[in-house]
Amino acid sequence: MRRILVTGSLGQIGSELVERLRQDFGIENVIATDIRQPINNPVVDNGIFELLDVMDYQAMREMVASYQVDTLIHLAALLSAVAEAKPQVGWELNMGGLVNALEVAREFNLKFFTPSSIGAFGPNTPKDQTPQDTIQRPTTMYGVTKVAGELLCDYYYEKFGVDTRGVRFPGLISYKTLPGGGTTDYAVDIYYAALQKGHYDCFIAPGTLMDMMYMPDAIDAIIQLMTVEPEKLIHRNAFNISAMSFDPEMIKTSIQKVMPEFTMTYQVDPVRQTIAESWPNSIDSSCAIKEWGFAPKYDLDAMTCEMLTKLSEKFK
Ligand code: AKB
Repeated sequence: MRRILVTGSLGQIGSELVERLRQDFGIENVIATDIRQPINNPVVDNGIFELLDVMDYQAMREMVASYQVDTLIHLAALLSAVAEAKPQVGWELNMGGLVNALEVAREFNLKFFTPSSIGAFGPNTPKDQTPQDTIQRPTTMYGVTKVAGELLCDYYYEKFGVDTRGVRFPGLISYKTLPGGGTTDYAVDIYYAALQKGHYDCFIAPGTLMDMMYMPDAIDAIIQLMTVEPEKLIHRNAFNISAMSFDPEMIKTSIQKVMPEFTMTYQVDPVRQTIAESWPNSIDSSCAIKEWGFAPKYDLDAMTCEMLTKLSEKFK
């Protein structure tokens, strides 16, 4: 990886990934792009930033050519709850953007990363310790685009030799940028609510287990996977990775260890609850561990401590 273009760089993953890539690979070697250009945003202000709509294929290829990019990290996509509310837009953006990005990667021989998700699994996937290679029949538009995306990335590798790599991200928890419309977002909202109101009204029901990961581990995973020698990879699109699995009661208990006064009630959102119930309880990351050394550092309590500390500094 020498010169990296990131799409969707203002999102939850992008805003932290761009900062880390600028540190590791040099400010002049990271081209952050997004469809909007907000003011007072570190991604826009602290390095190269360009407006790019991933549906505009010509604009994407011209940008890759003019910056002599060698790696494309394609993050622009709708998350599960939003894609379920607008399924046609979800298909168009998630698939249309990916096809454009893969075509550009093929033409310019780029290394390529795009995230898949635990959403690529469905209700008839084995629920516990979900294997790397298993049944994938998701029942959400988001999941349909993630499975199709995994297959398409493998196709571009097999057919055209594009060096495509990906992971199935679980819910990602971070304090810097809010996620935009996912099912696992409750696990971020809960920390904000704990500090701002001392109380959270949870939209996911007790007992609903889902895989999760703290953002620094997710960023490390992307960089590790993208820098490992290709000979080590048996799988490519996309690796199961998870750092923890919990339900709302478990994260509540973790917060109460730091803030005993914190309380939680439930107001379950039927749409997001149905999506959550169609996903695994816990996935098996052993292929990622074996093939490229995936090793998350944060468990639930370590993440809770850091989230509460960093957010309280932010709210001062
Ligand atoms: C979502 O909830 O949609 C995402 C995901 C697990 O892919 N966080």
